[in-house]
Amino acid sequence: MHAQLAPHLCGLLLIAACDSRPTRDSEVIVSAAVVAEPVLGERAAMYFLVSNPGALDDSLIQISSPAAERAEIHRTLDHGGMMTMEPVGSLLIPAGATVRLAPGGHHVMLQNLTRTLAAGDTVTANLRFQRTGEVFIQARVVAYTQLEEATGRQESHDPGRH
Ligand SMILES: [Cu+2]
Repeated sequence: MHAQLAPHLCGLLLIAACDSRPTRDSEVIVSAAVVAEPVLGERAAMYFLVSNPGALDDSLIQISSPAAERAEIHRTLDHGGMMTMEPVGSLLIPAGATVRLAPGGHHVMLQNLTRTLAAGDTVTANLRFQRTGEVFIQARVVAYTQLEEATGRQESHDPGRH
């Protein structure tokens, strides 16, 4: 019977392995945050992992950062090889799931940067989730050439691509 006490315990253990910070079951965990070093200087993309070990869905609904006048959640669209992106109002973080923001998919767009960002800098941001509330994060700025490695280095729990 004991084995059935916590059906989501495996998920929690996996997440604990990724991120050593203590957490409450009802809160999402953000890890591996990076910002791509901007090429043109006006905006930059931010990526991270969001894990939701709880039994209830959560949603990322708002972002702010002192490094940008505003921040939006974007999704990437592929029109037969032509990539565009558009803002979305929120990003669902389903119960028990880990959502990866990564190049070619969802990302946070830091619009109208307030300062120059170069590889090695740190960007802070406040993420607001519907259930969890505010989560403060620090993201490392990485060179574009190191982005794939930086956003895919989490010894992936989802080896397949989606
Ligand atoms: Cu974008």
